[in-house]
Amino acid sequence: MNRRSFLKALGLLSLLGLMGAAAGCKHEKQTAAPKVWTVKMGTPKHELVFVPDRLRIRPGDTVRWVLEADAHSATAYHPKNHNRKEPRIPQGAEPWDSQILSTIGASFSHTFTIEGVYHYYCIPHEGVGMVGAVVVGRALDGPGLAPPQEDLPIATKRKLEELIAWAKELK
Ligand SMILES: [Cu+2]
Repeated sequence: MNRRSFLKALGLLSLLGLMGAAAGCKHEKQTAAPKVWTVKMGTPKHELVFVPDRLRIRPGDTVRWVLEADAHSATAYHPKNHNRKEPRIPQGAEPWDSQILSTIGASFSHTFTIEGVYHYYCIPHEGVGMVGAVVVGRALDGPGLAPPQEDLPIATKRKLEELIAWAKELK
């Protein structure tokens, strides 16, 4: 092999290497393992909040709510739950309800498959704004981007407005 064909071969080899690396990246992106995200319910200081109160995840990911203190629930806004009038989760998405958890460390998990904006609340503390959001993939138009229902308590409406504004930023 003369010098020129050696360099040619070398060039071809590095090109193949680059293509392989690019294909590898793509492959990795497509098969990224689903994640499990943790949201704490309440705090050791007895604050009535979800921590974090907003999460952006990918379709196929799971959210696990864990009780930190007191007694709380993570309940999707959906007519199937406690006769809520209006859903605040995407059409066709499965609602969830942890019921009220009262044992520290108890948890409830839900896997999200449908893209869009989801809102949920804590049954005993919704009225003081204990509300959270999950955006799955893109913040698509749907019930989760609609203005808060008029008959909700003022603290609940304020919190939902904040979460809606956050979700809109992700569009
Ligand atoms: Cu609560």
